[in-house]
Amino acid sequence: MTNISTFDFARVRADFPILSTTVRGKPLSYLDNGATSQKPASVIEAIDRYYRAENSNIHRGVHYLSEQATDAYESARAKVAHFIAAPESDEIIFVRGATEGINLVAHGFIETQLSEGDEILITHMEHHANIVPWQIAAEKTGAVLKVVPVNDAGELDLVAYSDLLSERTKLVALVHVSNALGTINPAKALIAEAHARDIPVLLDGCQSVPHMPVDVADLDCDFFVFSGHKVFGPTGIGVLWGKREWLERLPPYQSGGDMIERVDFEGTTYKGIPGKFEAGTPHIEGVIGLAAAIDYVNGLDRVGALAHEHALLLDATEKLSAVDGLRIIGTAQHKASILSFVINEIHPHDIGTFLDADGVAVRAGHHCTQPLLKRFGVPATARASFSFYNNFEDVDRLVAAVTKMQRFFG
Ligand code: C6P
Repeated sequence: MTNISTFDFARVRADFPILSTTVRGKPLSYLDNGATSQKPASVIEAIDRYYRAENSNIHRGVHYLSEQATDAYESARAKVAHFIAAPESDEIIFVRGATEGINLVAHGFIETQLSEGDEILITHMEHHANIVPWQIAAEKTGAVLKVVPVNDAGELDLVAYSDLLSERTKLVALVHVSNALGTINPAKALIAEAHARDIPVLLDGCQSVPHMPVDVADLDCDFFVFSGHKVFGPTGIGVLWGKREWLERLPPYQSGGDMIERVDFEGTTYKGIPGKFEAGTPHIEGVIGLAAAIDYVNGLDRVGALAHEHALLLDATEKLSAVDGLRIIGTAQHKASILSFVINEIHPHDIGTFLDADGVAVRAGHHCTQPLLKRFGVPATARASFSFYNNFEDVDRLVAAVTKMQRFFG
């Protein structure tokens, strides 16, 4: 693993083997980091090493390999806890990703917290993963879904937020950084305001964790979710963190092996947290890869990485703004390095395909935020999302390809 004391993006770039490949005969400019990040060699090697030397099931065996795998799995839990400043590693629940983490909490709220007339407050800029589980929760319990509006810049309407918190609100479910707009929400203040009314808050950190250090204790949220694959780890692994008192209150989400204390046909007792929420053989390889990804990120100068990403965002924003007919969707004052745009009547899928021919990978579509894009009057956008391993050449290649396309379509 590379240990980087001062930020050197040329050097970190070399840690990611895929970035030196070519696509369609062109060098790759990978600008789809919001969808998934690339993986450093250290993560790939950790997974390889696990299968070559440590593979075994966890929590079950008394043999050497099982002990090794169990130690690696449980020390990864402690590493994740430290990474997000969670007070206890038992509060870290390994799940498939942010989507499963939110579903786990929604299931628990359906079972134990919500009843007819209660309210769940979300925002207009949520990913579908933080809308649909709450819609289902509302349908099943008779609760009502309330939505905080966003302004034309893509910032939350903070006055409306205050007004929408009521004595019936049972949960606020809020995105930390918008995947479609890049908006960084003032999470700490929003959480404090909800807490002043005894309302718990779930924070969706899918797009914040890859860009900025997160301290759940300082934020004081009640639940926090993120996906490993967006933070340089493998797919299929993610994290739900919750305050102990909340996790203890919620029932198991899935059931079976490894989550029980004792099973009898007359009745079953469950483990405490985190075991209660981790039924069956977990994604051991994913957890080991995630731990390696966290080691990698911890080795970075994160302040330098963030400053570099911000410089890329500013450069791309300035240069793309000069393209005739291009409209940026999401112009909040505080933004992560995510840049959504549309160009006249050109369909974003055509933009994505055109850029791909020049080796520039962006995402085109609704980004699982259909209500938000409807709010901006567009069905889809093209989205460039930058990571610390991108460089100014990537920005220039993006701008050159967009300019060429704009001329082509007239
Ligand atoms: N956003 C994007 O291209 P999963 O699929 O569970 O790893 O993450 C879901 C999710 C939840 N919240 C936010 C804010 C997200 O950005 C995502 C995933 C990807 O923007 C895929 S749609």
